[in-house]
Amino acid sequence: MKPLSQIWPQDRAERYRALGYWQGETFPALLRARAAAHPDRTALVWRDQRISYLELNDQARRFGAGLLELGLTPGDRVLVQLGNTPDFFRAAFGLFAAGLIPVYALPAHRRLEIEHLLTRSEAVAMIIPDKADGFDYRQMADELAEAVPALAHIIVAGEAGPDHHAMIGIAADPASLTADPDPQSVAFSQISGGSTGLSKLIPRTHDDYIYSLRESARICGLGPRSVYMAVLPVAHNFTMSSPGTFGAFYAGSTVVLCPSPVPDAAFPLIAKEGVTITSLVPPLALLWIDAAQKMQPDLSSLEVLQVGGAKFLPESARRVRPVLGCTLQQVFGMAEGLVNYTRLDDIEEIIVTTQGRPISPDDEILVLDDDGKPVPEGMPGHLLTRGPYTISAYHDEPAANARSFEDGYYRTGDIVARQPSGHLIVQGRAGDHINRAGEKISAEEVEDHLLAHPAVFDAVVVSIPDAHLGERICAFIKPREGETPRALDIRKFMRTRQIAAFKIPDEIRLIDTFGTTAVGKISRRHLRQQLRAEVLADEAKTA
Ligand code: OOB
Repeated sequence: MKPLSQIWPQDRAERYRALGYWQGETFPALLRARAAAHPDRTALVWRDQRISYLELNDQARRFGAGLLELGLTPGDRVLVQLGNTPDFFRAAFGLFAAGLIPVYALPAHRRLEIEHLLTRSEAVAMIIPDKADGFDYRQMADELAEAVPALAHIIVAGEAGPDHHAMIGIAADPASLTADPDPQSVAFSQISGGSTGLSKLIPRTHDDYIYSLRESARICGLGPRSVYMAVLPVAHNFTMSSPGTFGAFYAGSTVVLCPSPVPDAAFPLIAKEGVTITSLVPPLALLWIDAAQKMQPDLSSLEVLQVGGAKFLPESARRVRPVLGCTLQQVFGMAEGLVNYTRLDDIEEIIVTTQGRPISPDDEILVLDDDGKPVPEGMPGHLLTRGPYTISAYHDEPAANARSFEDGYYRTGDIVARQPSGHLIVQGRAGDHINRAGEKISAEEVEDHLLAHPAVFDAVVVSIPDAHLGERICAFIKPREGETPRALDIRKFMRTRQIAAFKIPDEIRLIDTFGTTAVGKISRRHLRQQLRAEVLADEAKTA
C-alpha cells in the first residue's frame, strides 16, 4: 500500500518550524488538551444533545481503540461519508487518536465517486450513515464491497445490516492507543474540486493544517465564548478549517450543527444558541438576506457572517451589514491550502469588494500572465501560490501534478487581481470547472457521462452565470443521426449514473454541429469558450 504523504522541501520545512508556524501539534493531542483544560465546556450542540469536550474526547478515543481491536492498523485509510452530526467528529477524532487516516467524502457523493475515492486511497473501511435525505448508504456500501476487494469493513452510524458494524458497538479501552502520530505525517485527506476528471486526494499534515486552524481562529476572533454554527457540509475545507469546526475546537469554542441551511431552521437556532459566527456560500447568503428582511429575526448574537466558496458580488456583499447587522468576512480558499480572509477591521469598501488576503506572511503569491510573467499590481492574472499549508502534490497523480504544481507552487486555476493592500479580487477561472453554488464540477467529467447516453454523439459542458447559483451547468449535445433525445430523458439517464445530483446539467441544448471548427481541430477548452459566448450573447439579446 502506498503511504499517503506530503513532502515539503527540507529548507522550507525548517523555516516554517523556525518561524513558529509548525509547532509540532497533532489532532489527538489537541482534543485531549482541550478536554483536560475545560472538560465540562460544550464542544458540540446537535438537536437536543450537548456534548462536552470531555465526552467528545472520550467517545472518540474509545471508538479509535475499537477500530484497532477490529484489526485496522495505524496508517490505514478510512473513508468517512457523514453529514453534519456528532458522529462525524467522533469518527474523525477517533481515527486521529488511532493513527488512522480519514478520507473525507461529501454526503452528496454516490457510488461512482466513492468507488474512485476508495480505490485511490486504498481504504480498508468506510463510515456511513444508515439513511439520510431518502438515500440508503448501506445499499451503496454493499455494492462497493463487491466492487472493491480491499474494503474490509463497513461501519454504519445508525442501524447496521448483517454485513456491517454498528459504529456504536465499536469501542475499546483507550489505554490501548499508541503514541500520538508524527506531526509531519498526513492527518487526513481532503478531496479536490477538480477541473479535469475525477477528484484527487489532498493529503494534509497535522503541522500544516493546525497552523491554518490556529491562525484562522485568531483572524476570525474565536475564543472560549464564541459559538460557531456549521451550516455547509462539515467535511468541506471551509466548514472544517476556515476557521470552521476544527478552528472552533482549537479555540475552545462551541460548535452548533445546523440540521438545515434554510432560514426557518437556521435563524431560530442562532437566537437559541447565541451563535456568534457562521459560514455560507453566496446563494445561501442571499437567501438569508432576503428572508431576514421579511422575517425580522433576532440575529443580535451574530457578529460575523463568512461568505466564500464562490464569488460574492459587491452588490450583495453591501447588504450584509445593514440587513443582518453583522460584519461580513469574505473567504477565498481552496482544499489544496491557501485561504484568504478580509479582516474584521478592514474598511467596509475592502470587505465588500475583495476576497481577502492570505493567512500567512509566508503565503507566497504570484499573479502571472499567459506567458508566466508577473502582471502589474491591480491587473488580472493566473494565481499561483506556495506556503506553509499549501500542498505541493496530489496523492499519486503524476499527470495532474505536472500540470498543477511547479517549483512547489500550486497553480490554482483562478484569475485574480492583487490590490496594493495585498487583498485579492477573484475575477474568474482559467480552467473548465463550474462553480455551482460553491460545488466545483469538472466539465470533462460531466461530458464523459453524457457521452455514455446512446443517443449522444458529442457533448460540451459549460458554465453559465446564474443569478441564484453563481454559475449553472449548461450541456450542449450533438445527437447521433436520427436521434432527438429529450432533455428530460438525458436528465433521467444522468440520475442513473451513480453520481452526485449537483453534477446533473441545469440546462440542456441540442445542437446540430459544433460549428465549422469541429471537435478535434480545436481544443475542447476553446470550444467551451465559444459555446459559452453564444449563450451569453443570446441572453444579452433577450435581456
Ligand atoms: C473552497 O475550497 P474548494 O477546494 O472547494 O474550491 C476552491 C476554489 C477556488 O480555487 C476558487 O475557484 C473558488 O473555489 N473559490 C472562490 C472563493 N472561494 C473559493 N471563488 C471566488 N470567491 C471566493 N470567495 O471553496 C474553500 C476552501 C476553504 C475556504 C473557503 C472556500
